[in-house]
Amino acid sequence: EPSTKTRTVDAVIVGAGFSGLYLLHKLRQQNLTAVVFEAGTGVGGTWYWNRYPGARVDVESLAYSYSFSEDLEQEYPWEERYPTQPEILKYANHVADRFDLRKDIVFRTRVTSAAWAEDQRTWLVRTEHEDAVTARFLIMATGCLSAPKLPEVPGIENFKGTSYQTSRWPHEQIDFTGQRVGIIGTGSSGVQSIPVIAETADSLTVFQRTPSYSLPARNRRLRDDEIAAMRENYRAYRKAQRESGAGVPVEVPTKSALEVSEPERNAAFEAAWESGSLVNLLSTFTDFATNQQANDTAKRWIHGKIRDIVQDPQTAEDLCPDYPVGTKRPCLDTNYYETFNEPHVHLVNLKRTPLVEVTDKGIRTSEQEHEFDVIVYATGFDAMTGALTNVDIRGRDGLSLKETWSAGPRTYLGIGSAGFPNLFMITGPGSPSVLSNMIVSIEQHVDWVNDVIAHLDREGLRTIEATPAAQDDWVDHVNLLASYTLYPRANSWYMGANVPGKTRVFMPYCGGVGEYRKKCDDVAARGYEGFELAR
Ligand code: NA7
Repeated sequence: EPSTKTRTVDAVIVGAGFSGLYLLHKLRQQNLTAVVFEAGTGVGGTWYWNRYPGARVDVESLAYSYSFSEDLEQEYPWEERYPTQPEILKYANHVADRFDLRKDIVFRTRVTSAAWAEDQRTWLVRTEHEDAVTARFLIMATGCLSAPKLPEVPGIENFKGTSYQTSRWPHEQIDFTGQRVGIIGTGSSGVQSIPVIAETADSLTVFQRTPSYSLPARNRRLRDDEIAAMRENYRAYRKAQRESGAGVPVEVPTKSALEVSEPERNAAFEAAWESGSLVNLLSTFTDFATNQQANDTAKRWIHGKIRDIVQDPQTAEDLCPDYPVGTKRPCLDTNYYETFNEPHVHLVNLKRTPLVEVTDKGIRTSEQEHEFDVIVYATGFDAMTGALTNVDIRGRDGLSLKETWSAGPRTYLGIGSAGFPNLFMITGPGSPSVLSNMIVSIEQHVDWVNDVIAHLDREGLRTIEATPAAQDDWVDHVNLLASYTLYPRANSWYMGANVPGKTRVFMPYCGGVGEYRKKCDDVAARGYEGFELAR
């Protein structure tokens, strides 16, 4: 590993996930020097940390992969439609090796602070190991779901059995045979891990605060002919991805859910359910995301599916969400609802019997104490802002990013923030990020940031900073788009609603990755309009 004591580089990159890896590769191609700090012992970011049983991506592998290298695209042997965490981690490692990235990555090292020095016009970046690096650019490639969150319940430290957190899962395989397991949380991590843990556990008790809408993934091995067809067509497919709404090309709906007959509507939902694709569900009708009545048709239909699958009527009711479909992140699963038909699997509805405390023996709700050998926390993240505000970032005049964002994140394009010169965020709040295929969004941001740095160097410019006016307009625009949708009606992590005390504001840009890309390209074409560039 490189020595970093008081080094000077062109750019410090925080995080060696898919953003950090590609950034490093791009900056090097411009002959810039960069150092990547990574808290983990390896590359892969999300796919390094989230090793829980059943962890998979819910965008198809042939689409959830880098497009920047045609050789990589043509050669990489994807095995499954929805690859497992180990398969994706293997891909990240392959990329790190293939492009010789490791030599500029410092592992086991968390960045703790970064301060802008106006005199030198550089960032001084410090880590937990007392490294101090000065850099012209600070690039936060820290991910949107990377600051884990435990439930707000007393006594977690008192439990005498074994505790696991899905996002901090140990590297070795865990055997649940003969164990009484309790799991808190029913987002994607809970929905994916519950069926797998249930396969071997003696008993599994699921503590659910809010149910998820989940679709069967219909995962399978990829066929040689479909891989060949995609490889043949990859350039056109990548273009379609970039121009799409969510980074996955999909047939654009033309009809309202309310203008078609019930059988026609149900057939559309059935087709989406059969397809095992979330984007297919979300694009069944034009007004799915904007009209409550239209959305209610999908909600009723999915409730029907849950009631068909789950035999115990009370359990089925408890599993039926009441918020609009898609306003919290929907899930893809393998045997999720079916698992609740197993006699050793139990559902506890925390809306009826809230969590009271974790005890030495297990979990106490308002109704009773449940005893466990193992507790699994699948309780999510301080999404989108947590990983950014956990670093003490100080911009111009000591301005704290965390403090200036206390009433919600404020960015221009989700890339820069006023008061923080030469700071870039990859897939920051105010960009489509979590509403899209992350790799498509990551590549777009990395390319854009790389281009702006090249522009600065070409023009002999030293700094770039979002203007307060452009930022205000962007924040208003992001809010306005959200206000046309049903998103604000759910208590989601998109809204910051899962973290007590966090300001409620819809954080991602919901106008689609295609529209967003055009805006970013326009800004660049007009000489980085809305940014101040200086010598
Ligand atoms: P999520 O989707 O944020 O899920 C976390 C779950 O944990 C969710 O069901 C929460 O209920 C529950 N939770 C959180 N805090 C508590 C407390 N205090 N008490 C009870 N239950 C709680 O995180 P995941 O890791 O599953 O998925 C993250 C993303 O990864 C996912 O959206 C995909 O993009 C991939 P709540 O809904 O807040 O009521």
